[in-house]
Parts: sequence; structure tokens; C-alpha cells
Amino acid sequence: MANNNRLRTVYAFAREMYPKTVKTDIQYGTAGFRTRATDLAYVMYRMGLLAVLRARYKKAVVGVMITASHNPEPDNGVKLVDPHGEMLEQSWEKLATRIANVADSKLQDALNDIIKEYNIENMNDRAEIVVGKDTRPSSPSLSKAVTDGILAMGGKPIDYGIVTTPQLHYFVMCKNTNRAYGQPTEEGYYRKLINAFKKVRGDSFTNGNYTNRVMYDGANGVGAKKVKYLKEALGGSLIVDMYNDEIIGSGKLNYLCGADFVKSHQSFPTGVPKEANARCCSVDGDADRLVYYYLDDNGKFHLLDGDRIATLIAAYLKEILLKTGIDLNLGLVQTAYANGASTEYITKELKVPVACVSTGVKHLHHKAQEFDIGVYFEANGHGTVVFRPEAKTRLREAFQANNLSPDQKEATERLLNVIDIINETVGDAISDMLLVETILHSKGWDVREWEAAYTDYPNRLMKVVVTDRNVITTADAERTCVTPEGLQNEIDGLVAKYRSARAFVRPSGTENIVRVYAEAATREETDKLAAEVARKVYDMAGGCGAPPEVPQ
Ligand code: G16
Repeated sequence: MANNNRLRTVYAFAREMYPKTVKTDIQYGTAGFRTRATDLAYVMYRMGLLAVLRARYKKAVVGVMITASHNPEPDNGVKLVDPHGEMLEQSWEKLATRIANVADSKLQDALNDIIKEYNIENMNDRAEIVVGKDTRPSSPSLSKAVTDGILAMGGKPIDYGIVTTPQLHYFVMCKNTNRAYGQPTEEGYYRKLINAFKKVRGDSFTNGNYTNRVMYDGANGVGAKKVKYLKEALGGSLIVDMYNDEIIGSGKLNYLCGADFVKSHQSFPTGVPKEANARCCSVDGDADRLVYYYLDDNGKFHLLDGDRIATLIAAYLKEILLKTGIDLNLGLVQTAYANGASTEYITKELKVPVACVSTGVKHLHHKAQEFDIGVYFEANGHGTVVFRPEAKTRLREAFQANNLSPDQKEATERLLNVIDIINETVGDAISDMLLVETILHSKGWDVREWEAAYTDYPNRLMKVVVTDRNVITTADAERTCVTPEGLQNEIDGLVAKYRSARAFVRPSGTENIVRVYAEAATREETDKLAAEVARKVYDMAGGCGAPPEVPQ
């Protein structure tokens, strides 16, 4: 009875305040729902409702983040965060899609179906839902819609205001571990990361060719806003020179800057001074991705993307692990976008096992959990390291026992501190930056020495606009195109024309486009292959607008 009353209120609210305004269906994609902000109010309200059901079902705190991350400013989006700070479980993504698309008049029934299917009995629990948002002008009203959904379903919204996506994931984890993971506050987040960073760095801020200054592109988003606090807390240990920190609503979010721009265009962002050999980094619109880069003496751009960060971290962890003498296995997870040279380097030089999974940190995160220490990164700079709880316990116990040599003890202590620099819940640009800086400092490397590990194969990312991106389906971790029939044969034929070449296509889960990736022996061949594959996609998968131009 109480349930029915509750659901009637939910429906009345939906009808009066958040009616479904869009007829076409929306899909829970790579990282939640993303589209024009003006089309999202009812989706947000409904995700508030669903978050409460998820929290009641899991008997834990869950999170809702309002962001469209790397997308342009008119877009927005929402993703749900599960109790350990990980992305929403995939079986519930389907429920999210169903709830987002059902007609207003069917909403009550659809919610009731979930309550029955998952046997959610504690419908009066004031489940806590942690809510955060990025700096988009549309975020406050969309956040209000989420909060109204939470309240209508009888949950308790905890509004953290403007935070980075990884901060929100961290808060959820802290709350569900009874603060064992850290304090669920922004201050607690900075304190945990920075204390560990300072401990590992010690009193000497520079080392060898490493200098403690980094040029930071905040993408005019929350990553810029938050690094202001970080800068102060870091003191002299790391000097973060900040650029692209325009205020909310300037229209410049991710525009010609930020991690996605730098990675996809393979070029220097606007707004950052061009200083030869200076170590620069960019984050994206919600600060969960990070890439590094520099300009050499001749002004040539060099990118150190997620693959480079992953290899740097994996090599470093392997080295310390060896010093600890503790037998833990280490593995690395990538996607099809990983540069072939990085995969060769990891397997042949580092001798670390590599797994390849589909795009989306949700896939990488779970695969990484199969190792004692799992490093995962997408080439776009989205990634982190996860440690199996038993592995952490073994390290702690070994440190406390008195049978380690001084060198082993030092290495174990260092590794335990390094774990605290890392946000294990999800890729986190701020935490990843502190980790990269820690490793470069420890090696005494400048950015060129970091880059010297291996040489990337030239690669190119392209986007093709099609009427319906879902006509493209893939298999084998997105490396084979299954439909439209015949497209994969065409791609194979094109790839065969070039030396050391590889190409694949997949529908984006965050933008209404198809992504094309190509790699080949030279820049010219790569650009030609990418354009030819893009043209095939355009021709065979319903391309719209101007066809991609193929260089002659
Ligand atoms: C999201 C996901 C990433 C993914 C990216 C692009 O990142 O979290 O795992 O790589 O989208 O996905 P797609 O190629 O499907 O559009 P972000 O930073 O935009 O949240």
C-alpha cells in the first residue's frame, strides 16, 4: 500500500514537473546517458528514482553524476555510480534505459516491475544518494531534477555540488567502507592524495632531469576549478601552472583544449604557452582523463597518452614489487585503441600480461580486478590501478612483520604510499597526474626520457556522422565489425594495402557518430587508411553530411 502511494506521487511529479518530452529512445551508453541538455530533465528525474531503487537493492549508498565529460557544452549527461565507486552494473544499465524511455503513464508500472523483480522490500529506507555535477550551465537545473526524483522515491540526496566525476566515485566508496577508504569530503580527498604524494616525494622536490613544474590545461571545466585547491595544498612539492580555467558559461568548456581535443587532434591546445620541452598535461571536462605532451626544440608536438601513462605505471610498479620480494601478480588492460607499439613494449620488454577489452572503463575496471595489481588505461587517458584487497593486506602485514630487509621494507612502504595516491574507484586525472609526477620524480626523468621507452606507430582517429550509429555492431573487443555485412571485408582489403597496418570501426557510446581508428607504418599511409575506412563507413553504414575526403 505504502509502495503504491509512493509510486503515485512519483508519477504525479513526473507528469506535472518532468514530463517525457522526447519521443525517440535514449540509450545508457559507454558512460551513461548523453545528449542535448535541453532533452534531459525527465531522464534526470527518472535516474533519481532509479538510484534510490538501486541503493535499496544493494543496501548501500550509490551516486549520481551529472556531466557530459568530453562532450561540447550544450550537451549534458548522467551516470550512476555503484557502491564500490565503480560504474553501474551492466544488467542495471538495461533497466536505466527502460526507465528513461517508458511513457509517463507507464512509469509507475515499470518501477513496480523492478521492485518485484529484485524483491526490493525496504521501500521506506531513506537510502542515501550522493549527487555531484560538473560546471556546465545546464547542470544545476538537471541536478535539481535528479534530487526531485530521489526525494519523490523517498531517498535522501546528499548534494556535493560541483565536483569532478572521480571525486564523486571516491565519496561513494568512502561512505560504503565506513570511511576506511578515506573521508567522504573534498578536503578528505585532497588530504589522502597529497599526504601520500608528499611522503613518497620526500624533501627533495627535484631529481636528475626531473623538474617539479607542470603546465596544466583544465579544459575550462571542473578540473580547473578543483586544481586551484590542489595547488595550494601541494606547496612547493609540485608547481602546477594552470591554463584554460575560464569561468562557468564562457562556452569554452573542452573547446580547442582538454584531453579529448589533444588526443583526438594530436595537437597542442589553445591557451597554454608554447615552451620547448616543457611538460604539459590536459584533463577533460569532468577530470577523469589525463594526457601529457610537449613541444620539442623544433616545435614538433609529442603526445604521451593513456598508453604511455599505463606503461610508465606498470614498469614502475613491477620494479617496486620486485624490490619488496612479495609475490603478487601484475597485469595491464587496454582496448583496441591502444597503440600496437605500446602492447609490444608491455609484453616483450616489460613482460607484463596484457588483456584487451571493449571501450568503456567499466569493462577495463572489471578485467583489471582479475589481477592482484591491475593497471588499466584507455589510450584517451582514462584509467587507474586497482589492488585486490588481499594484496593490500599482504603488503601491510609484510610491512608490519619484522622479517623484511631494509630495502624490502623501504619498497613495501613506498608501494603502500603509492596506493594512497591512486583513486582506485575510477580513472582520475588529478590522482593520475600525481602518480605520473611521482614516477618521473623517482626516475629523475624529463618528458623526453619518459617518451624514449618506445616509438608509437602513427595512428589516426576519425569520426563519421551516420543516420543511425547502431547499424554498426562489433565483436572481439570491437576489433571486428559484424554489421553492416561486408564492411569488415572491405576494411580488411584496405588494411592489406599498407605496411604494419590495422584499422577498426565502432559506434561511439557517448556521441552520435561512428569512430574510426587506423594505424600504419607512416603518417601518410595512416591518414590515407583512416580516410579510406571512414569513406567505406560513410558509404555502407548510412553516412550523412559531406563524405570524408580521401587524400590522393
Ligand atoms: C567515456 C567513457 C570512456 C570512453 C569514452 C569514449 O569517457 O568513460 O571509457 O573511452 O567515453 O567513449 P565512446 O568512444 O563510446 O564515445 P568520458 O571521459 O567522456 O566520460
